[in-house]
Amino acid sequence: MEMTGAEIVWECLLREGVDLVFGYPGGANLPIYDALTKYGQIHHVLPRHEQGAAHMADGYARATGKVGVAMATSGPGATNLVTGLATAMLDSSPIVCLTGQVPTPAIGYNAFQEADITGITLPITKHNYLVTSVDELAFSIREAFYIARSGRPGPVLIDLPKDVQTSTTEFQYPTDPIRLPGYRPVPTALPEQIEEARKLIRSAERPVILAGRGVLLSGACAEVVAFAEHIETPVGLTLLGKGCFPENHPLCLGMMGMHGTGEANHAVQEADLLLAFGMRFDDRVTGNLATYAPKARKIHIDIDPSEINKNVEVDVGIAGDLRETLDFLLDGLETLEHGPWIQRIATWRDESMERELLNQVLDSPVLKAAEVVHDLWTLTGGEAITVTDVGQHQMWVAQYYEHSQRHALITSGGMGTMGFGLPAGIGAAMGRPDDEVWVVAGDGGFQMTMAELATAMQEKVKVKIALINNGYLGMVRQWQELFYEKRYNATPMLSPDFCALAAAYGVPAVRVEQRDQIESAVRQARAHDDGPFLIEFVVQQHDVVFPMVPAGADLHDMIRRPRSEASETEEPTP
Ligand SMILES: Cc1ncc(C[n+]2csc(CCOP(=O)(O)OP(=O)(O)O)c2C)c(N)n1
Repeated sequence: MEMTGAEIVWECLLREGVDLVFGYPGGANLPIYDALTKYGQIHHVLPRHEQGAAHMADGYARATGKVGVAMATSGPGATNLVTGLATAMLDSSPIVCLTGQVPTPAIGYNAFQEADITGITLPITKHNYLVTSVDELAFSIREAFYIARSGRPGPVLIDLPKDVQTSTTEFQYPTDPIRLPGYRPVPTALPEQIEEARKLIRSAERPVILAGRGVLLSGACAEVVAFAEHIETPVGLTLLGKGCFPENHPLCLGMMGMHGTGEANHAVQEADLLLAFGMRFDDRVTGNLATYAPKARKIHIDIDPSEINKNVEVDVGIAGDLRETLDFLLDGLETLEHGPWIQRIATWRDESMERELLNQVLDSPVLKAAEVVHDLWTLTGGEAITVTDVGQHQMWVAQYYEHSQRHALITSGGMGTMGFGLPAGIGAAMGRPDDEVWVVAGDGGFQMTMAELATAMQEKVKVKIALINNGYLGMVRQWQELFYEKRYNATPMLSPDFCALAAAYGVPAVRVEQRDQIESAVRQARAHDDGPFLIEFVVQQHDVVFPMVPAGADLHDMIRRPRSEASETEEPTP
């Protein structure tokens, strides 16, 4: 059937199973918006900024495992997607962004609202396309979805000049298998690598599994639990790996790295074997590479061969799908026991418990953010999807909300994008309308994208917002406190009255200033079934996330919480 490029866009989206699109119109994509009239099956959401559209698509993708779709016009619309694309790229999130572009004859002449968006986004997309003929359009869209979701997922951008949108062609959705020379999304482990890995596992006395987002993406959570139990090996989690291994499991070490647990970081540094599963040895996980896990042989399994030997040189590097590779590895591997090693780790865990804030008697009446997150965890039964912004509150969510379900923590790990939380939470809640979704944001990051409250209201999205207001750009203030002699330049923040602000958007809101008010506020938010709800938690201003490995320091060189927070005189101890 003869169709315009604009109609073909929607036809292709339907064929890819898309029923929700986050986008913003403008001159260069108006034909696409005009054609939307015929496609009532697709729900279009108008964010208040294109960055919001990209994060919504990303949050939707992370919560559902499907590809999220965002749209923008050319020039400033397209460049507003950039932060969202980079965020999705670093966290391997599958999104497809469709941008309008000036007509093909005008490209390269600084036409009105022209930006070379394929050039700009080349390093922050898994792939991108500038479609110059309507005849290529359907193929490009189909390939884009395939690339976004296959192998290691990631964002793909398709730039659509206006004349391509208005030209016509005979539309037929391509059905041939996709063959892309040089693109082998799922490599397979070689038998000799598997055997080599088994040998190292058998000879290890102090093994540790490092589990990352790849475990979640390959659907290998049950396999990792079975594997860890089979070889009695403790499991440390990356921030993005949270949810892949039950945190109440006796073998779970909790999070590793800069704000990881003492026991996880000590175990890595003392291990004689690391088994890295679907993680990429990010610098926030390793600390100083020169002293990282100095006693350990290393096995690395990742679907992306370019990650192997990139940051950390390994003894056995296996490029392959984790679930499949673990099946191979387990086959023929006898059960193993590491009692003395588990005992040693228990002593580090005991030390952490002694320093644990929640085990201390605090004489301060001021609410602590960690208490808020802990209470949110208990009051929601640990069942909510938590979507965070970036900063101290993000780390407290990672530490105090135990995530034991797949896709239960949605956070910008690699890019650390402030402003991610609210729009990503809207996307997640729209993708999982029957689940409880909480956005936890700081007063700084929230103000970067808070205009999306209007989107949440317009769409009646049942997202609950825990705004942790400490009056500062808290994480930066923490660095200033610890490493810049308390010179708090550019971190104190004057904020609006958040409850009044929410009210201006029509969003119900309450303020909490004491711990005994948390429960009733959270109950109110949970009972609200008709759109967003905001709780502003006014918390201690000068608070610090412990433990902390200073940037670039050795992983075992953690700044620990003083044994008693109540004694204000005790300084943090290295
Ligand atoms: C877009 C962006 N700009 C700057 C930063 C640097 N940064 C990291 S954390 C942080 C402070 C965040 O403050 P807030 O949102 O209030 O959260 P808190 O740390 O207080 O929990 C800043 C400025 C960033 N991560 N992202």
